[in-house]
Amino acid sequence: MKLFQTYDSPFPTRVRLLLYAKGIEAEIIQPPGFHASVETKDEYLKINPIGRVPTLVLDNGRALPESEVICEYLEDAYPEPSLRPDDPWERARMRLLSRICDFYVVMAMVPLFTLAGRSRRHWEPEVVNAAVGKLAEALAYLEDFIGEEGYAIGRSLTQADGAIAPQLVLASEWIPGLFGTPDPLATLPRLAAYWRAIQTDPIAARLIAETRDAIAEQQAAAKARASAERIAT
Ligand SMILES: N[C@@H](CCC(=O)N[C@@H](CS)C(=O)NCC(=O)O)C(=O)O
Repeated sequence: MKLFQTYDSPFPTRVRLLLYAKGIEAEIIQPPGFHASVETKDEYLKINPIGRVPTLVLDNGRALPESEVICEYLEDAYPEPSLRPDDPWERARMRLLSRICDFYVVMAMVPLFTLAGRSRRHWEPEVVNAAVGKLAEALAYLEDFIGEEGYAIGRSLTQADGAIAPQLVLASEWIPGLFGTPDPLATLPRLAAYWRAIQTDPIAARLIAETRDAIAEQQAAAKARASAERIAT
């Protein structure tokens, strides 16, 4: 089995959570054309015509895109241990938390991802403030539904932890660090308590460390590009 992915994207993180928790061996591959100025995505588009990460490729060559679909496939194909609560209501809450991440939290951060790739003189304060405001709204949705027993749902890891953890690295560490904005968790006590607790789970801690390292690498590369640009002008 192969997982085409990048460590800085929040979407493959939830797939890696299942791989690690279920002990599934998979070759991890960074697709051509991601984080590269010379390669194109043409080769990768043959594997996943949507052109996004992650893609799971089975040993028989079948390719499956879309993180949530991949997670559901892995749960069905490798049921033990389950990362889905048995109770239908809790399972729905797990899916709701993941969906809030996909539809609201990530979308709120997109303008900031765009600005981060540009030089600081293009960081219009109105754009930053509007995005940070939207992000606070989206995180408040998580605050309403997040579990209070150390995990997103109940007392053990579920798929929702894999969806939320990388978003909180971005929202509560990367954005305040880069844009000098306040930590949004300062006004969200349940989410802040969750964030402290989830970092003590070894699998979640591994995912969080991988995300932090990948973001630091990205940021160093962006800095190097910006200083090369300054020297050239
Ligand atoms: N709905 C998709 C979203 C995946 C996605 O948007 N991945 C981004 C990285 S965060 C991507 O591959 N973007 C294309 C690119 O960076 O070229 C999923 O859940 O897998």
